[in-house]
Amino acid sequence: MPEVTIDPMTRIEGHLAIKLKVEEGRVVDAYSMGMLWRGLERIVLGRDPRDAPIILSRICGVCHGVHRQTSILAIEHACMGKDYHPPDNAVRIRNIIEGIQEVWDHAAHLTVLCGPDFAVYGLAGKSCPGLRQPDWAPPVSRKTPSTKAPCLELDIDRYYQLLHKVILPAQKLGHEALAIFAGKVPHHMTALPGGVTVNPSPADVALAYVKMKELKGIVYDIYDYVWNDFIPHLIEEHPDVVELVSSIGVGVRNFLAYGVCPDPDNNYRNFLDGGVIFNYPVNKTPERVDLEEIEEQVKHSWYTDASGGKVARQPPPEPRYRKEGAYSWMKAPRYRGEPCEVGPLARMLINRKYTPISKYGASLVDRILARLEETKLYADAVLDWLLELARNLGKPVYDDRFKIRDGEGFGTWEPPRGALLHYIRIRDGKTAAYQCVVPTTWNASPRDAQGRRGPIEEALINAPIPYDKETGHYDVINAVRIVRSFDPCLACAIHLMTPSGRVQRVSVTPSLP
Ligand code: NFE
Ligand code: MG
Repeated sequence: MPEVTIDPMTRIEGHLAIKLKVEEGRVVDAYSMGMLWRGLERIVLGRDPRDAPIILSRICGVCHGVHRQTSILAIEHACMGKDYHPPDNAVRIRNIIEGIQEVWDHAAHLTVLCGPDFAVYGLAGKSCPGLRQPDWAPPVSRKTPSTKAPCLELDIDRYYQLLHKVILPAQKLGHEALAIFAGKVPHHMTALPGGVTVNPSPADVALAYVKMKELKGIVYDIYDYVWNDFIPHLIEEHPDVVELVSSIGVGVRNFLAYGVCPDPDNNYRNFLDGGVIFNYPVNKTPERVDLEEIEEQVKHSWYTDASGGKVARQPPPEPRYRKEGAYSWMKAPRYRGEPCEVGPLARMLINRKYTPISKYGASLVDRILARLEETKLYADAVLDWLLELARNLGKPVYDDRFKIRDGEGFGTWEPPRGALLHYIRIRDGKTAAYQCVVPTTWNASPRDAQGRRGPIEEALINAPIPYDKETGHYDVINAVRIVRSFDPCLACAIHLMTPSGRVQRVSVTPSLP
C-alpha cells in the first residue's frame, strides 16, 4: 500500500511528521509523529516550586503565558487548597492577559497559518463573480485567474499586501495591549503564585482598551466577511467545496475542555465551561470532567513503559528512543480510555456557542469556524474585563497570606489549542513531581494501548489524496489542511536536550512500526 510522508509539516509550531497509507486516492491509515523532546518536566524537579511557572512558560513561544498561568494554578491548589483564589483584581488581570493571548493567537492561525490553505476569508482570493471584496482588503490582482474558482486560489501578491495592511498591525495591537499588563511578550513576568505583580493605572487600562477595541474591529470585519459574504458565496457557487470541507477531518468526536477564566464578578463562574462529550453529535450533553480519569499512555511513544499512567502517579518521563512499536515523542492522553479532541471546537460545542455545518458534527471547516467564533467571543469579553478592572482599580493584586507549603495540586486552563493540565507535588518546599498534559498532546497523540488512533490521526482517515500521474506525486493538500485545522504546537506537546545539554536531532522520519 502506498505510504506518503509529510515531513516537516509546515505552518504549524514545531516538528511534526505525518505518515499516510493511501488506497484508491483516499487515506486509509495515518500516523502522527512528534519529532522533538526536551524534558521540561524533569528540569523543574528539586527546585523551588516558584521556579516552575517561569521555566515552564518556556515550553512554548506561542502560548507562553498559559503555561505560566496553569503552573501557578497548580501551585496555588497545592499550597492553599482547591477553592483558593488570589485577590479579584489579580484574577481579572490574569484573565485579561490570557484573553488577549487567545485573540491574537487565533487571529494568527486564521490569517497566517491555516488561512493561506484556503485563500479563505476572501482575504487573499482573486476576484470571483458575485463575491464582494471587503473594502479593507488590497485590490484584487488583475492577472487572469487560472481556475473556475479563483476565489479559492491564493493570490500571493495580494496576500503579502494584506499581511502588511491588516494582519501584522492586528498582531501588533494584540502584543502591545498584552505588554501593558505582561511587561513583555512573549513570556510575561506578571502573574505569580498569590496574585500578580502589576497594579495598573487608569491610563494603562484605557490604552489597552483602545488597542483591543481596534483589534476587535479587525476581528469583526473578518468574521462578518466570512459569514455574510464568503460562506454564502461558497454555498451558492461552489457546493462541491462546501461538501468536501464539511465531510473530511471529522476525527474522534469526543470533546474535552476544563473551563477557563473564572469571573470574580459572577461567583467565580467560568467564562467558558468545561465538560466532556463522547460521540458527538449522537450525544450533545457534556459530563463533568474528573481529572482522575485522565491518563497518558506510552505504548507507541518513545518512553519506557513505566513513564505513562494517571497524571499524579507518573514518574518523570524516561526517553527510550526506537522502542519497538513506538513512533512518536508524544504520549497518548486518554480520558476514561478514550481519545478526545481539545481546542476551540471542543469548547464551542461544550458551551453550545457553535452549530456545526457538518452532518458528522465535526469537520475540517467546523474546526476553523469554531476558532473564528471563539476569537469574536474573546474580543468582546476582554473589553468587558477591562471595564470591570477599571471599576475596581487600586484594590489589592497580591495575597500576602500565600505561602509555599507541601501538598499536591492540579492547574487547568484553556489555552488557544485546548485543554491544558499541570500537576505539581511539593515535598520539603521543593518540586518533587511535575507533569504537563498539553492540548497538542491530546490532539496529535499516537495510538494508545488499545491501538486506537489519536484525534488528528483519526481525522485524516478518508481524506482524498489524488495521485498526479504527470508529476508522480500525491496531492496532500487536504491532509495538510486537516492537520493544520488543529493548530498543532509540537513544542507544547512534547516538552531537545540531553542531560549533557547536547541537542539530539532525528533528521529522518522514522519507519512505521
Ligand atoms: Ni505551544 Fe499551547 C496552546 C499549550 S498547545 S501553543 O494553545 O498549552 O498544545
Ligand atoms: Mg507531559
